[in-house]
Amino acid sequence: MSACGGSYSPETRRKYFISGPQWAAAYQGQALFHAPTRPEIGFDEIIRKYGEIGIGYWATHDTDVIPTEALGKDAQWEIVARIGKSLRDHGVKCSMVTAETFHHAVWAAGPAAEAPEVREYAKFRVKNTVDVGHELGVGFAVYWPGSLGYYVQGAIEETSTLRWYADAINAACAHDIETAQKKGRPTLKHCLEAKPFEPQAEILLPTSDSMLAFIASGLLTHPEMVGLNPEYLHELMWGAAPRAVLARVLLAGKLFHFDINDGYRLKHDVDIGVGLVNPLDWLNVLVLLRSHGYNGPFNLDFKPPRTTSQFGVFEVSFPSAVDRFITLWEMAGEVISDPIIKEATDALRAGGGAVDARDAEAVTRANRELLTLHELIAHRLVQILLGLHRGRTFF
Ligand code: XLS
Ligand code: MG
Ligand code: MG
Repeated sequence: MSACGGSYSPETRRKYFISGPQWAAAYQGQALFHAPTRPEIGFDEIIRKYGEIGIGYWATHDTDVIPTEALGKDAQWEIVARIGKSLRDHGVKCSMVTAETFHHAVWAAGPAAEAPEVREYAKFRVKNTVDVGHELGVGFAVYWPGSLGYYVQGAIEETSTLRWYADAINAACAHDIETAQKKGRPTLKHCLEAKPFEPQAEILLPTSDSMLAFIASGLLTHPEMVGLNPEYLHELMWGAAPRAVLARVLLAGKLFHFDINDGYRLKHDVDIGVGLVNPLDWLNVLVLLRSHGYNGPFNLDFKPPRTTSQFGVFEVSFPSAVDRFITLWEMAGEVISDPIIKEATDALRAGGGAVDARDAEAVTRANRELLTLHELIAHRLVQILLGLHRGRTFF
């Protein structure tokens, strides 16, 4: 890593609102066809390592750290107290908590199953997560519904299932309002996270756009408390342009939280480290977010590869992901202030000149030469990405 160069200091890294999830560092390399390649690791060590690297925030699912049978009980609060101590000891803050509603057998039919007792249990889980979140001082709660969908067609009724899912989100918001008031804290930002496929065959809220529609559907009692946590790869997975998705979420005022990673179009959720696959697209995503003043968390929701050792997780995987993000963020600032891109953009916006707006031929003629600037801008972006604008050439 030191031979690679380009590392930022932990102090510099800490200036960014970057969070490291418990589950990302604890991931052991397992999958449907894969046995684990790394040993187990607990929250204290992960929080300590994040603190050393300079990842200032930590995020977790409830059951990443609390056994299912302890949820809501005294044993939970003992664990939460230990987490609080670990965060204080290592100078890390908890930014976000999320309820796991996909892994345990109780979610076999999803968090909004037909059986009322499953749905009551889902409400208990999201309310309990709100409690844990307030105790740990978070600002955000995330909900990836995961198993909200089906394997076989016609077995579930979609409209009822979505209403029932809204009931759980409504329960979380109502409980949050009450708890925040009691604790004298602000309410949390409740963020829905979409994924187009996996772990169900068909997903009822597969994209960020469908979630925007769900928030605006009238089913939520507090739509103003609910926004999105888009994940970069989850949008790529259905073939979308992540930057266009983020633009739509920004326009709706709902970009609360952002899961950052990388991967491939129309493939499964490979959760590769940010910028390793699509650095140019990532640069452009960050240009959009910087120019719109996004100031929420950047959550490192990636999975260190199976080939990376546990030593490598903290020596290579996390620091290199953070540093690629910071470099791309700084480059995005350079793009925004680049005189060539600015001049080209201004020229495009000024248009081709005063012509008769009812004359298609005249409008086309006036713009024909001007539109070459699109390709010039694209060339300039690649120059900035590769450092070529600084005079670097290959022979
Ligand atoms: C899974 C999701 C998950 C959420 C939190 O694909 O990305 O990790 O971010 O439950
Ligand atoms: Mg995610
Ligand atoms: Mg993912």
